[in-house]
Amino acid sequence: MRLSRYFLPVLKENPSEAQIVSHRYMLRAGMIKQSAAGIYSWLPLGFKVLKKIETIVHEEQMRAGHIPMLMPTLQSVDLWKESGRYDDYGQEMLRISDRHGRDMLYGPTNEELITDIFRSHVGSYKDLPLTLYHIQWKFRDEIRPRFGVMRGREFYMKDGYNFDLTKEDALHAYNRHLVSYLRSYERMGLQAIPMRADGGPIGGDYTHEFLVLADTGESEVFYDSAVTDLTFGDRAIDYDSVEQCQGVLEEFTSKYARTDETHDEALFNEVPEERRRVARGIEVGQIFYFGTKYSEALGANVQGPDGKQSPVHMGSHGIGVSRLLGAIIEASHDDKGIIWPEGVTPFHCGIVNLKQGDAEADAACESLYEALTAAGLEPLYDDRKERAGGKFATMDLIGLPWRITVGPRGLKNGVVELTSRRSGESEELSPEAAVQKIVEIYANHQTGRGF
Ligand code: 5CA
Repeated sequence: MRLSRYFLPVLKENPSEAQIVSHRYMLRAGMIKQSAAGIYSWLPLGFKVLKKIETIVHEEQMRAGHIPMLMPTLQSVDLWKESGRYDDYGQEMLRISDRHGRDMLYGPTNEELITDIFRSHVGSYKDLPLTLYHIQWKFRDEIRPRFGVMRGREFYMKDGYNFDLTKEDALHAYNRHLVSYLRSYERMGLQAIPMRADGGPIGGDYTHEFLVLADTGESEVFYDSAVTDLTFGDRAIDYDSVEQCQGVLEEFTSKYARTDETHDEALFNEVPEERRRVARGIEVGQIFYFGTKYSEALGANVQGPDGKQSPVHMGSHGIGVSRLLGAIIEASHDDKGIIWPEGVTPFHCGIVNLKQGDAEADAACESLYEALTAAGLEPLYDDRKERAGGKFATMDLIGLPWRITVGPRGLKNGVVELTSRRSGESEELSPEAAVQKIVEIYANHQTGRGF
């Protein structure tokens, strides 16, 4: 993409409404624009990152054997009356009526709708196990929408639902989700710690939240610092293996890590004092096993091998896709702007032309642009007639992890400058070597062309 032809409405001033750094940088970098309280338009740069995060979630869900689909945002209230949650959900639910006076709602989550789909089409244990998921907009009429996309009213969420014959199978699905979530967050450059949590309105007492540590997090968390040493890495996991998934769950949840809702001071005190941590965290996902709560309420039964009917065991599993942009920025920024992890960066590399209009510099930039594009990468070429300082400030603000700077002086010596946004370190390389290095860096990150 050439910056002169892109739509990147950066703001020079700090917007006064933004209280936390991720909200401030998302507005300043021209990623989002508020359209109503807690409701945002996703401008091209924000949309690009949103889609990259969404793609990682899809890839990892499908790798775990979960099946993508799409359910609508608007739902009829009938199913919610059947499950009993229509009254329970309270004022967070946005209730709407259509022209015929029929009551509708904007879905805050989809347990009822998916259970209805299941009961309409599945009646035998032979069709199990089954996990269906979608990534769709949700609406919760939060009392205090705040911090930009972190606590929106409209937000983008991955929600998945497993259907199993027995509790054991459903717990395997639970463990499988935990593994696939750990892998997804790591691909986004995030450490998200699974913590014992509370079921809330979804229900169930078997539930973990995934928290990214950040001072601006809304949840107070208590943990054994040993959990932060754990990484999932690139282990090959067989998602069908009960033992392997169980092993990962045990490894990642055996140390004390709880949100304030389930915190137990006596248990916490058993952790060696020097490893006890009290901090704040951002909840970027939650997994639940809730047994037959919805299947009993909605009559979703399956016939077992013995010919008997029984309600199906279920769980649901959510990732806050839009919230993740805020969480990643909270975890990765400096005083100049965002620092995108390679796995989610909107463009792979910036190209800054220090002397636009200089024939040699222009030609060198064009050929870098072509070489990177031919390698399947997406560069953002700042081809505007602007001062170098302004170009650098924009690149630093929008946070591309790598920048190639091209100027007439370097070109005389046959070199360009390659700079890491994270470390600030630069090296001089031939243009070919700079391209080669960027290609190698991204070879370790499954990455595709964005939108
Ligand atoms: N049905 C279950 C799992 S699919 C469910 O709704 N779980 S949830 O309530 O925990 O939401 C899943 C994730 O969505 C949360 O972990 C959080 O990351 C994100 N989320 C929830 N509310 C908001 C909000 N108001 N703004 C942005 N993200 C949110």
